[in-house]
Amino acid sequence: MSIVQEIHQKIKTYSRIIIHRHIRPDPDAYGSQNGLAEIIKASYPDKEVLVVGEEEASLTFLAKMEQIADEDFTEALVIVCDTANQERISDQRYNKGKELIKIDHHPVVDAYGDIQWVDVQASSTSEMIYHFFKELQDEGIHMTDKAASLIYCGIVGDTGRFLFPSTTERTFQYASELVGYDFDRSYIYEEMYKTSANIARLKGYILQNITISDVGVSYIQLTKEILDKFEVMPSETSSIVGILGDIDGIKAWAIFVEEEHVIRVRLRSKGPIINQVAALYEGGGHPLAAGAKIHEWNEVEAVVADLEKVCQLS
Ligand SMILES: [Mn+2]
Repeated sequence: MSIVQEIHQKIKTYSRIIIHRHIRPDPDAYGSQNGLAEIIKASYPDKEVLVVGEEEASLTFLAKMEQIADEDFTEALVIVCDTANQERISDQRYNKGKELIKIDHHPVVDAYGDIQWVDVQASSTSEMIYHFFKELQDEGIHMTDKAASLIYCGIVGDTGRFLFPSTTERTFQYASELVGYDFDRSYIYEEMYKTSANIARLKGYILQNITISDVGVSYIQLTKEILDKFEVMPSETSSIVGILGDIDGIKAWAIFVEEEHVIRVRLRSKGPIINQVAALYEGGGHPLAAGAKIHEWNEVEAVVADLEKVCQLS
């Protein structure tokens, strides 16, 4: 029995299924969580399928979360999508269920769950959810227009609109099948990529202040003072990390963002493996896209020096 079939068997066994995803959600977190929920609901109308986690205002166009009681977890099957480690699971009651399933495409840093389906070749967890449907469509699993739109959105989000190297032939294959369903692609793109004037101005600031080292490292420090000046919240900066990627001569870069009690480090690369650098600073992630944390501005130098090292070697 394949892992997908194993998960299907579990789903069949339970009458209540609760689906989680990671904190600070992105379109893939919402897309995989709610895409899977829609698929299960369409395939098993008698089952109760609940989605939980903090609401993210920019993603409520995709789905609304449910408020559920602690007791609802007893006798429930819990599935966690797109979340590599337990501390990043949104709604920490995930372990109050009867059984736990992890579905994820990040490298394994924390092997949790009674069943773990991890596919690091997948562009996104949403791509895995589509695969789940494909493998089981002859066994009573149905796709809907709503589920297709959610999954498509997740794939688009995690592949940077099919731009990142994680985009494979399979990704395009699935995407081409997904766009055959009835949903409004223009609306999705509009919602996903609209930028506030404040963010646009902050991007302008970053582009005006680029430095590039001899080996191709670039970094920028967004202090509280700078964020306040542009009236941008730290959480809003996730959408700007990619902007240095097009610049000639930059191989790897870091954006340091001052938050309440921590300085978040967003790392990206066009080749050198940078999740090993992230791992040195309380972080992790994909080989070319990772995140970490530092606690003082004077640690920036060390992170940049480590980035220099991996760029030098590549
Ligand atoms: Mn993802």
